[in-house]
This record gives sequence, structure tokens and C-alpha cells, in this order.
Amino acid sequence: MQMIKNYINGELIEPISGTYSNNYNPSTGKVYSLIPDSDEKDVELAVKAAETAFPSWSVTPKEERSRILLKLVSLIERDLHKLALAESTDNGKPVKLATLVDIPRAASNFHFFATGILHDSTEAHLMEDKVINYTIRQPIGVVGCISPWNLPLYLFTWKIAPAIAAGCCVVAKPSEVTPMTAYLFSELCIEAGLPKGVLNIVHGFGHKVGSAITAHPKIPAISFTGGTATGAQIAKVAAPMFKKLSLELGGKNPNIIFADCDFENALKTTIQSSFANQGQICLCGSRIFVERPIYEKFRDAFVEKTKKLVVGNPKDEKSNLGAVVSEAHMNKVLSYIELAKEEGGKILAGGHRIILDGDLSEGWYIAPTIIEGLSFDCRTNQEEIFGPVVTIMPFDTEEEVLAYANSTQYGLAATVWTENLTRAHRVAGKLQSGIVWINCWLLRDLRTPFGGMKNSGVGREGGFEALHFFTEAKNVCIKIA
Ligand code: TXE
Repeated sequence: MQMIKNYINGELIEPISGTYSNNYNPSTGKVYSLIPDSDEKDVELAVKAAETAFPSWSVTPKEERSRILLKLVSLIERDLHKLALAESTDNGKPVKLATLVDIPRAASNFHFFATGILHDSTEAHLMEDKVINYTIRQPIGVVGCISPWNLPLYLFTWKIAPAIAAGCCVVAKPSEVTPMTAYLFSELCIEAGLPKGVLNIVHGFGHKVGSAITAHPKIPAISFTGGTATGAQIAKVAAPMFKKLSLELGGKNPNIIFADCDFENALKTTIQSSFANQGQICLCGSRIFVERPIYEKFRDAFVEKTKKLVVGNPKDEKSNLGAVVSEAHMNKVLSYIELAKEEGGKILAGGHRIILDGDLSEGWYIAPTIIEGLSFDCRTNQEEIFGPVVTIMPFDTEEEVLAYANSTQYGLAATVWTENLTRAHRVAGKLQSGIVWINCWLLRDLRTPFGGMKNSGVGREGGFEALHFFTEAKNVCIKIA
């Protein structure tokens, strides 16, 4: 059985305690590797390594930092199929999705920030003739990056790439549910010649490793993606220590479909935005609002298409959906389907676990599920389910649908379907959402700010905002006599 190791000070090492926990393959429900059950002692080692590396890495010329990071890009690309297969085995997602999206995006994250640092600039502000201000941005030091299980290598690199590119040294913790690609990535860091201590990966549970990173006095900034409750816990610890925080949290995203939309495009994309990655993307639309004149036509076509989706072996090219990430998560999603029924919801498609044959019979599969007949403010429509489960509801007016869309505690992403540009612009302005897609979904330009309003988070990732998060701005004011 494969033993995952921590990556500290440039070496792959065992956890100090010598203890490990099980790592499951969601497609079979069986243990297939072991993950270090690290604790605050391992975090301490990692912080020391990062502190030692920082003075040199922070002044390493940008061209040199860029060169090493670009080497990582080519190694990720070289290992595309190996990494995609590992991601699929660890997470349950179709290997096809990991090959087309997760792993290429991990390479793009590094490429983007490796080249971004070469194009960043600083500001200068002239006051009067003889007074010049210039602002410099210095890497903040040792930073903590904590990432989730839904897009493991994709979201892990989305944090560590800007941190390392900016000149920081990192203590990182991937999700204990999906540690494998971060482990394989640590092997690539050694091969790429990343100086020891620049990146340290400590595997283990959130309440041990995650909380030790969050509370560590030598870590002045934390970048976190995960559940809203965990984000609140991290903020509670980090705020009195005046740490910089970037929090990307949950979502309960609305899809607003007006009667004048491009019907086929809206339908096809709504299938993707509902069920891609088994609905386990924080950007998935889980509340579908359809304008009444096309409600029945859209609903029926959507149900028909959903029933044709293949839930199967993630390694099979024909599978549209694989397994959800864990047994606990499967049970949570199924419990929300029960709640929806109690709240008066009618199941139009799915609504149950799927048991596959042979080796896969204990895997964690859920049929893509559509629920109708719920009010916008019931728990099913307010709480994040994070699985292949959506609700569908009609609306009559723009005002009404905006009230529905904005009614949750979340504000991460929204999708609007209409051919009326004036309306699209107006609705986008009124949505309480960090990201609005008009007539598309998941189109991502890495230069744009990424993040949510309300309980969906604090701060924005992406573009220069991400690089700047890992720096301190310092203004130097010069008076020339
Ligand atoms: O996330 P957690 P979980 C949502 C989704 C899901 C729910 C819970 O609704 O059902 O969150 O998922 C680490 N201090 N999203 O429990 O626990 C943890 O080890 C520091 C949305 O898996 O938030 C992991 O590395 N760290 C989301 C990371 O935090 C802690 C993606 C995220 O895990 C910690 C995932 C602590 N006290 C879940 N406790 C999105 N927005 O993409 C845990 N961790």
C-alpha cells in the first residue's frame, strides 16, 4: 500500500509521530493508501524550514523564481496522465475531467504566476515638485495555504503558485481526503530544483495540522478554501493575531434563465453547471430559476437530459459522473435529499444512491438529482449541499428572481441566461455575487478577481490581487531638498 509522506525542507519524510490514517478510493469505497497523521510538531518543522529558506528565496531574482516555476509547469504537463489518474482515484471524479480540467489548470496556475511576476509594476506618486512617493511590495514571509478536496491539485496550486512566485515560503496543507496529487507534486518540486524549505507540505487532519498552521505566530498570512464554518473558525483564531486572511468559502449559486435565452445553450450548460464534478464545485449552480413562459419546456428537457447522464466508473471515458468524495459526504448529500422531500419537494430525477457492479459495489455514487416544488427560502434552497443535487423553480418578474437569488447567506457566483443585453447588465449589477456569468459558465480568465460576497468569503484570488495578497505594501516618501 502506498505511503504518502510529508515534504519538509526539501525532503520526503515520515510524520514525527509515525502514525498514519487511511486514504480511500471513492469509486470502490476501499482504503488504497496511507496518509501521515501529522500534528503541530511537523508544522513546527515546516515553519522552521520555511523561515530558513525565506531570506534567500525572497531576494532570488524574479527571473530565477520564474524559471524554476516554469520548470514545474513542464513537469506537470509531462505527468498529465499520471496526475489525472491519481486525482481521479483519490477524489472519485471522472479521469476525463481531471485530464481536461484539473491537471492542465494546475499547470496554468503556475504558468500564470511565474510569468505574472515578470510583468508586475509598482506605483509612484509625485506630490509637489520635490516630493516623490514610491510603493514597494515585499513578500510577507512564511504563509499558510490550506486547500479542500473538490479540485485538489487545481486549488492547491491556485494558492501556492502566487505565494511562491511573490517570494514567500509556504507551509501548505492539502485536504486529508485527497492528499495524493499534492504528494506527487512534492516529488516534482524536488525534480524541478525548488530550493529546500520554499514549499513545505504537511499532510493530516484540519483540527491538527490546519489549526496548528492557523495559530502559528510565525505565519502572518493564511489563504484558505473550504467550508464556511471552517473559514469562521480560522478567522476567529487568526483575527486577534492580526493575520492577513484570504477566505474562499461556500456557495449556493443561482442560475437565472429568462424566457428569451438561447434555449439549447442554456440547457446544455445548465447540465454542466449542475453536475460537473458530481456538483462538487463551489461555482456549480444549485438553484435554477426559470421564467414562467418556458418553465415547463425547460424543466422537461432538463430532466430528460439529466436522466441520460451516465454515473459510472471514473476511469471509463463514457462516465459523465463518478463517485462523490467520501462516505460521510455521500450521507450528507443523501440527507439533504430526504430533507427536500420533508419540505415538500418532488424528485423529478435521481434522488438516490447508485450501487454499481463488482469492485465498484461499495463506491459512493449518487444519481444526478432534480427537485421541484420547493420555496426559495426553505433549508434545501438556503444551505450548501455540494453534490449532484439541484432545485428548479419558476419566476414571473426580474424583481422577484433577484430577491430569490439574493436570499441566501452566500454570494459566490451566479449565471444569467438572456439575449437582452440591457437586462443582463442590469441584473448583473444587482446580484449579490462576486462572479456573474452571462450566457456561459466557468469561463475563467486568471487575471480576473475570484471570490465571493457575504458568507462566501473575504478577499479575492486571481491576477495581481493574489500576488499582492502575499506581499506587504510599503510606501517610501522622499523629499528632495
Ligand atoms: O471542508 P473543510 P469539508 C463545503 C461543502 C462541504 C463543506 C465541508 O459544503 O460539504 O464545506 O467540507 C481544513 N483549521 N466545501 O469538511 O473542513 C481541512 O483539513 C484549519 C466548499 O471537507 O472546510 C481541509 O484541508 N484548517 C469548498 C480544508 O480545511 C481546517 C470546498 C477544507 O476542509 C480546519 C470544500 C481547522 N479547524 C468544501 N478544519 C469550496 N468552497 O470549494 C478543517 N480544515
